[in-house]
Amino acid sequence: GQVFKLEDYRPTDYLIPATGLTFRLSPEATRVTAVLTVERRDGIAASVPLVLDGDGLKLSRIAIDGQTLAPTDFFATPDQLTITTPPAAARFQLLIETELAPAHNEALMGLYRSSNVYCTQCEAEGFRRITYFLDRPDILSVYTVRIEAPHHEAPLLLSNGNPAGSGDLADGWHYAVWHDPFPKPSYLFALVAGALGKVADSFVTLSGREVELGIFVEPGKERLAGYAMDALKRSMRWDEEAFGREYDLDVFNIVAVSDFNMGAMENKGLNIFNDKYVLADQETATDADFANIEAIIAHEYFHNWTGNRITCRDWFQLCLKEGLTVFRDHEFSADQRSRAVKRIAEVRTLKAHQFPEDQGPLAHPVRPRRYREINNFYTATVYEKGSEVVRMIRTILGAETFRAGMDLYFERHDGEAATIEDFIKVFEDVSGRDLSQFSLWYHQAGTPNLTISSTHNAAAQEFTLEIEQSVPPTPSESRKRLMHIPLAFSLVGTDGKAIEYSGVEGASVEDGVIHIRKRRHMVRFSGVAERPAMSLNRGFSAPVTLSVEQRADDQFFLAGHDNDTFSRWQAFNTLLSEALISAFRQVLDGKQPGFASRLIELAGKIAGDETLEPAYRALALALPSEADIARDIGKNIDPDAVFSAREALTVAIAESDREIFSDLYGRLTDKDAFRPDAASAGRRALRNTLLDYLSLLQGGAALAARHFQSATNMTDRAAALTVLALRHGGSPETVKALADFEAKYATDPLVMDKWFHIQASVPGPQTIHAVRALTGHPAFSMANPNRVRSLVGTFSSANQTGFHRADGEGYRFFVETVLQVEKRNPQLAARLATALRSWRSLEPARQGKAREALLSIANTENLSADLRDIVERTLA
Ligand code: HT7
Ligand code: ZN
Repeated sequence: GQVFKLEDYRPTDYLIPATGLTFRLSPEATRVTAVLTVERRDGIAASVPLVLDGDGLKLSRIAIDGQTLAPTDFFATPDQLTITTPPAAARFQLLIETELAPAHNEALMGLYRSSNVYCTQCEAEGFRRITYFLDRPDILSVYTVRIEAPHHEAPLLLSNGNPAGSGDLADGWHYAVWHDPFPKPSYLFALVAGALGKVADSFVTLSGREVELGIFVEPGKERLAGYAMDALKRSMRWDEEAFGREYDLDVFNIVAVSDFNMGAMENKGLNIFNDKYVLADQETATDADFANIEAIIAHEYFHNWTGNRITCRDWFQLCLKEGLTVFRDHEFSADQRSRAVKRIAEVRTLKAHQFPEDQGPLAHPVRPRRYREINNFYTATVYEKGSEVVRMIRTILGAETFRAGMDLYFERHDGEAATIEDFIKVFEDVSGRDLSQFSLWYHQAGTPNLTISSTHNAAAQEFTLEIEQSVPPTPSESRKRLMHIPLAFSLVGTDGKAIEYSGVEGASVEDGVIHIRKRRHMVRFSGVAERPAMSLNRGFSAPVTLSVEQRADDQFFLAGHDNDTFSRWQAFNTLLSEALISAFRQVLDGKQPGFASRLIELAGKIAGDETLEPAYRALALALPSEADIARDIGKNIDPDAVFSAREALTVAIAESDREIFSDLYGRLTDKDAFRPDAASAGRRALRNTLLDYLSLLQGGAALAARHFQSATNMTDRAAALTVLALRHGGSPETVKALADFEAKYATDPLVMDKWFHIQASVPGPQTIHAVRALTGHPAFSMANPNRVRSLVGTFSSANQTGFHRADGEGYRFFVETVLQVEKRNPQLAARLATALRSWRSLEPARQGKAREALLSIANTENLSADLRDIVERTLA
């Protein structure tokens, strides 16, 4: 396949300042008439052909300025249209008519049908599946869209921008016209048509403009959109307050569809969502679902400025909109919820998804320089690490200067397709700083490591940190340059507070941040009488790994006393990880793992510490996952031994802390009416975490069954079912709970996804059989991404012992299903295939079997570009 390179960027010879589209909708034969105003750029000769992108298109008519083209004037294939001899005039109108079959579009890119609703997905390169176009983000065009459809099939006709007319046509058809005054790239085009229910509201912007808000859902599900609407209004207000950004159209619509490749899409004025991230009530959605809805509604809304008003010059700049918008949605959620808890959750996600990507064969810079298939670059690195890089800019500049930089960014680049260089430049300009070394965070892949040791000289009252940075090699980048790493720190005294020091040398230290720029720094603090404990990378100021020589006493002290909640969690988590790694080694040596009693006691103390938020306590008590442990170990992973190590620690904590846990479990029973707010969710999270521990003790299955039966919301019900399935598989309580759940929710696909997910998560070699059987369940479908992700995705990406079964049976199932999904939806198949990205860290026997599986996919004929790209990079 073709490799696209950043350095090959060249502006187009032609522009398309205005685009008119008419859709005559029909499932089997939709007619699309595009009227493009084409402009030749100054200095380009009239003899230069106009080459437009297509993807599987069928051309039925082509004309320029009203004149049908002669066959010699153009050359059309399904994937390209070349106007060989364009008119001499610098501006002309090109009419293109194509015919589509949305009913047969299972790739869910371009125009497709989801439960009888027409909808589109154009990012990244889906618009070219609708009509021939300069389908790239630096071509900004003003769109006017007319949609025609039979009234009874599609009473609702939506597109981007503001409504600009509607009316009836012959034979029961009708039409609507939409005009979007803001020039936009084709990837932000959207159309929705069908019979949908509407939830209406309005919002008055800071400057007093009234915006009509609509959320459209499957008829009958309107009452499930209330939380999303509330989240939308909070997002709109927050962007005004935090970034001075107002909404700019008269209407803002969101449509929820059931078949969607990702979470949601920020089309201008018409966001399209996976219904999983819109629909919620206490009966069907968990607290995690509510939090996701809030975050994704906000994310897509925030794109209106970071992505839409200022878009990307090319797809190499994807992080310009994604990393920045993730940073904005993280800050929004932190303001709406608990900042420390939110940060802990973010760091857990970053470590679980981005670190393994950065440390494996699919590693790439936040701004890649090469790609074969752009769909495969919607990654944790671009999104999550991209957000961390923006956070570091704020850390380095301070909140005020950062905001000034953002203001300048909006002022300078509004209406443009910008680059990462443009973004960095605004911060250099407002701060007067040189960010060239810092910008390596965008250009260099890999997770940097800091090795840190300390010495205290009591006589000289000096405390010295010796810090060394290294960036491991990643694919096609063997030599790395030194990074600028902002390391937030505190020297913590015996009272848990920061120790004051009188001077510092060896690195620049500002506002509690050491700026590491060289390979080695000796950072010497003077005036330090007592030896402090080191609290490092506070707030996770830089996405790095640390190898710190720190006394266990200090780590315990920080885990119990650090005055910063995040750092306290970090210290406790480090202790847990270290204990689990040594337990893993003990298991491999055939020993029963042992754990320090003070660690087990600390878990109990944290659980019962009423000065700490319940949500924090829940997060602290959730042990590092099997995948976390495997990543920390790094190589030669035997997932069964990892499982045993983790299980042993869970049991040890449950047994020793049973009294505290069971007393607290009883006291946390919620008697109030359900509320989805963060504090209520935190109490449920803690109680459900305690249930997980208590279920391991005598009577555990019965306790979980009672929890299940008495649950008054999905959070508690799903938590209890998880505990039953994962801890008491096959027990009568579990069999009954699974059956009850299935009977109750058989007709609610989003809830059935939880049922699939839970069963696919059951550890152990038998789960493969259940998963195979569930692919034949009436509620399952290989055509629906949510179903596939909850069953197959969960099994292959989140079930370490089940998927990595020693005999390779998990991998055989993986090959079959990936190839099956690929026939319909290559993008979804490629995502599933990333489940084997860390195959090289497995022990040799499993490694061999995983490699065979990958090779058997790679050797399949006619593989899609999406899947081939992932598999070949994974094997390289
Ligand atoms: N910007 C959106 C990305 C997206 C997407 C990309 C490829 C194929 C399908 C897709 N659906 C949505 C989502 C976002 O980051 O906001
Ligand atoms: Zn986004």
